[in-house]
Amino acid sequence: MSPDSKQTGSDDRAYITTPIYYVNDRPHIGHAYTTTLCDVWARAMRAVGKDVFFLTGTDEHGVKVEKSARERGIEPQALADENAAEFERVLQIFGLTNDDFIRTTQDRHVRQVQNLVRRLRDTDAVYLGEFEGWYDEGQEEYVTENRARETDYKSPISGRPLVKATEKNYYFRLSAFQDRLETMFDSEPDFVRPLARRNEVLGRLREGLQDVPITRTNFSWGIPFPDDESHVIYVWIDALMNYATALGFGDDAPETEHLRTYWPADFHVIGKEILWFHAVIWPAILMALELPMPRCVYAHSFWISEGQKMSKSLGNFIDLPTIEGYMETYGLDAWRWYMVVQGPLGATDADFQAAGFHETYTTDLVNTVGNCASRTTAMISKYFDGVVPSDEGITFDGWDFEAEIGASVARWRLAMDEFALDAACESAIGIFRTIDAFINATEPFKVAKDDSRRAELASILARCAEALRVGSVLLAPVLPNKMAALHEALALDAGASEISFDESTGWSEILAGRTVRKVALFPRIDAPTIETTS
Ligand code: ME8
Repeated sequence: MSPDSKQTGSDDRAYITTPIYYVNDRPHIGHAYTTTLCDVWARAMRAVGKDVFFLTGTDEHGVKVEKSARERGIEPQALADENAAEFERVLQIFGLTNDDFIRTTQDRHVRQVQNLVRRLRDTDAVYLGEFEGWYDEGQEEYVTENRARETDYKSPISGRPLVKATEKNYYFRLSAFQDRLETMFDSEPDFVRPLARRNEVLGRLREGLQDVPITRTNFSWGIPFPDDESHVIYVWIDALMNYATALGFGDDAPETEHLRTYWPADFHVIGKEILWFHAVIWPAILMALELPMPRCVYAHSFWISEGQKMSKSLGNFIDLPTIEGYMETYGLDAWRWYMVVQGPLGATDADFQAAGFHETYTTDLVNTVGNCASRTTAMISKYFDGVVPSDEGITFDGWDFEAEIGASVARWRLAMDEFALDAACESAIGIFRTIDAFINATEPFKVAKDDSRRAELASILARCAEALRVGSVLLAPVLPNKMAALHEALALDAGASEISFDESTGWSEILAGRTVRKVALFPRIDAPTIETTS
């Protein structure tokens, strides 16, 4: 596979990853959000016919896990097992379609990280050195003298004082990759998205890179450095490598050869706070390992809650029980919809509001998607005994309905390819708005009163049903359960997903003669009732 093939989007394989989540935290909206975005994209790419590998998992080493476990009087592995199980449960609850779940304490990962680090040391990309610098304990990273001065020797994240630290450690020769990284940022303007995030990273990159320590000696809960076990591999290097070890790059074993064909990732989807590691350190490691670069590191922004940063003390955390409350009231698909269309996909944070959730549900799902589906199926039931009529080819002034639907499909396809999931949803729901407008303009309920206009009535409803079918294909990645229900109501075979994307979204007469059922997809719900539980 050529390293460039992903850039053109021509490859028939796709690889998408979430961050691997720390097991010292309970799952919350942030984790559910990133994983849901990846799930929507993975489903969409499968629908367009790609062979997708969707990876998520848990980050289980490091001093924080060691400390939390000690506080509870249990072994770090026991804590990791408990919380990793909780993260896996989330995947079940949300019906997420990841192809693998990697845990950094698994043998396959540990062994391969050691091999990869050995490879880096053998090529002198990793060396033993001594270092003195300003250390941000909360972030577990060193900051340059310049940056430390700028922030008055305090952490820009936690505000706590930076500490002067000296260590004998193994270092990754990050500075050696300065030019290659800058060249790559120039030649691949979409390598980091959104654009505002790219500019931030590029600005910091141009300040100059320092080598980074990749081992620690002050804790033991980590992967031992190969052939020098007094050091453990720093949790970040261990964690980043998951994207490669899941596909078997650390031992190139024949049984994982097929997995390596998914490389490189189309999207490493992450939150903005971990961008530096993904946009600079990770590519440099890949350069050192001579592995092709990912197509894009996509760093979304943050959910805040009712106008404030989420925190335990404010009790406004959107945690798992709260999310489950929303899912019980509005359904899983409604949750996914809100995540994707109102979430912080771009460069600004998004505010989670119960009222906003309710409004989005009512406007988009009840009044648009649901209403359109029930209107169309109800009229077919009433005027044609539920049997979808054939399109009689009548033209309606000012309407090129089929072309409008086709244009929405094309926009959806382009947006999905670029991970513009919100724009893709907008294109998909646009089909439902078009159907509504078409019904309002052609007034089938009036046409039905005149027996001499049956051909006109048939043409209107055949087209609406067909557009409904196409729209349901485009919405399925984000609303998989409700669109499955709609497919069933439209008497489409379960095997419909087997046909190609072009066939399933092309204009057809596939529904003509089928008996459809009246369908109510999204019940109207009175008022927001869900409280945050934490
Ligand atoms: O950082 N809004 O793990 P983590 C949106 N283990 N997304 C959020 C969020 C919020 N308020 N809070 C968290 C780690 N996230 C490392 C990653 S990867 C090699 C190692 C999401 O458990 C977002 O994706 O702290 C963020 O990057 C991730 O959770 C951090 O998860």
